[in-house]
Amino acid sequence: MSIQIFDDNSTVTASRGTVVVSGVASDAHTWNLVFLQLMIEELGYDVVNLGPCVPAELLVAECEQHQPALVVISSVNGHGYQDGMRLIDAVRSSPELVATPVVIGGKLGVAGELDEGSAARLVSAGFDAVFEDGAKTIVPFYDFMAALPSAATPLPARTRVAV
Ligand code: B12
Repeated sequence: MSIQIFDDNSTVTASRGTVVVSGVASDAHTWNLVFLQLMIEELGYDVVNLGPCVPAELLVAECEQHQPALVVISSVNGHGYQDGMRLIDAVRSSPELVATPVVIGGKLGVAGELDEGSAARLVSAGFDAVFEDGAKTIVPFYDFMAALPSAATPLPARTRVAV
């Protein structure tokens, strides 16, 4: 059974590009990644979701292949700071990925929110932004997405139908 959401019966839409969503090496949680995929797809991107427990080498290889408009790293097990530091070093070591936007978010420390110094160190290490968990995380993330060059690509107007 299918549910019609748009009135043009089309399942193919223009895309703003590809976003890679990934967990970090130590993290087995998956619903955070599913949530991010659905949210980013709604903003008009194709999403390559690499799933949980992704080694840095695999992330780098996938990003080199897909040349994404954005890489979104998510971690909620409390070790995101350490994993993120290792991962961004590997990503920025690839000549093809030096300028690719990469963000990290979730529950990044074991003692609640990271202190400002730790978040700043993630940015100094190469992340473009850090989105710590909390009610205020998603709006700044939307603002970041809206400021990406790829967000300027217009999508065809579609009329939603009642379901
Ligand atoms: C389900 C669950 C598990 C399941 C995961 C199953 C699966 N297939 O995913 C299992 C049982 C495997 C598990 C294991 C563990 N878990 Co667990 N788990 C949870 C639980 C109950 C729900 C997580 C969930 O699915 N949430 C739903 C998703 C949609 O929401 P979310 O994960 O919170 O993500 C949101 C935000 O963080 C944010 N976000 C996340 N990433 C990003 C990235 C960006 C860029 C942005 C903008 C936003 C963003 O957006 C999401 C939607 O709002 C949470 C507690 C809780 N109530 O949150 C603990 C929790 C995440 N687990 C925790 C822990 C400690 C563990 C274990 C270490 C336990 C253990 N001792 O073995 C292991 C870790 C295993 C590992 N190697 O990673 C802790 C982490 C604490 C911390 N960060 O300091 C939590 C918070 C429980 C707690 N309060 O202590 N867990």
